[in-house]
Amino acid sequence: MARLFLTGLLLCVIGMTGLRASSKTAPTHRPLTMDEFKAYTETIPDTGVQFDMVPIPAGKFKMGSLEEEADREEHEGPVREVEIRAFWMGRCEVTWNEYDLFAFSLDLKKELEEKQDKAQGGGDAVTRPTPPYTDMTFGYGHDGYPALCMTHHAAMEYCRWLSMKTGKTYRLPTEAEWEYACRANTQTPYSFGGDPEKLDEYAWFADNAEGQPHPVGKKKPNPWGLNDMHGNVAEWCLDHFDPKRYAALPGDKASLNPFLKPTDKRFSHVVRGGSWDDEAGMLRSAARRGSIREWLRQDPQRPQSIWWLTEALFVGFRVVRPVEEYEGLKNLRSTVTKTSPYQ
Ligand SMILES: [Ca+2]
Repeated sequence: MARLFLTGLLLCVIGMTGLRASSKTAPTHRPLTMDEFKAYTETIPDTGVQFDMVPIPAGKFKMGSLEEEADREEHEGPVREVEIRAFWMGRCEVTWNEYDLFAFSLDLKKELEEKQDKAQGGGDAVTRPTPPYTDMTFGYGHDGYPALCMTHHAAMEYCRWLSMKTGKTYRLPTEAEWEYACRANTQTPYSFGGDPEKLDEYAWFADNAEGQPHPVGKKKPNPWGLNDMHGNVAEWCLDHFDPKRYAALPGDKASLNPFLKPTDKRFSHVVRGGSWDDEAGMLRSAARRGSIREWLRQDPQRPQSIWWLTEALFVGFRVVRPVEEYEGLKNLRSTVTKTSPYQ
């Protein structure tokens, strides 16, 4: 009898241990208290790799630029009022140190990962990039440098992997969240004012980057403590790109974090902030561009990779973490596959 009891107890402990191990990687969505809404450093589990997250307060702002702004493009208007809930944003762009853990499965041995995927039902398993056919750093530098050349799909899958690893919800910023965070309560062309002569203090761009990206966080931050929002690598946002998007938003009231949900189409998605390869005008807070299929031009594979963009040496991303997730963004994941339409 005593032996039976002990065996039962042992099984129970094993069961609990198993439960604890599997829940370690499952996302949790516990509401946060305001005491918890402060800057923090995330350590990616099973690795020593860290990144900083900065709290972005809730508020309203005017999205877009006025017609008189220099270098302004038509698709930056009409200006619309937008409301944003509080969230955290990565202080810096995602670096190769972080991205490689996902892209090359450095965090887990493959066998162990497959076992876990099966235990979790398999269907939600994060897929990982196939190896690139060339060195995707292009000799630019690795440690501390921003990851680049990943597709929008790959950036979204990175966020899902990071969410499963940490148990927190990480995702790409919506275009509205990105501009809100970049502006940091400013309405000037740049978050430090309107004078492009000062850009050298805040950003890597065509005039000072010497033809390549630079280690993240070396220039002055914006008023909310975010580095490299202007320049270095341009950054993926969650949304599909639509040049007529702002005109479709109401002009008489604020829209709550409007976004164009990504579909299974591989192009076009919003890229923000300009890059080391851009002139000053593209680094403005309101400047936007859409990804194009030509960014895959030199990829010899058919179908072309859904993970790497051979020509997009200027594209990277940063992550955000919502305090309270928007209904339409809950459990969002990329639906792009090898058979997805390009446009
Ligand atoms: Ca940037």
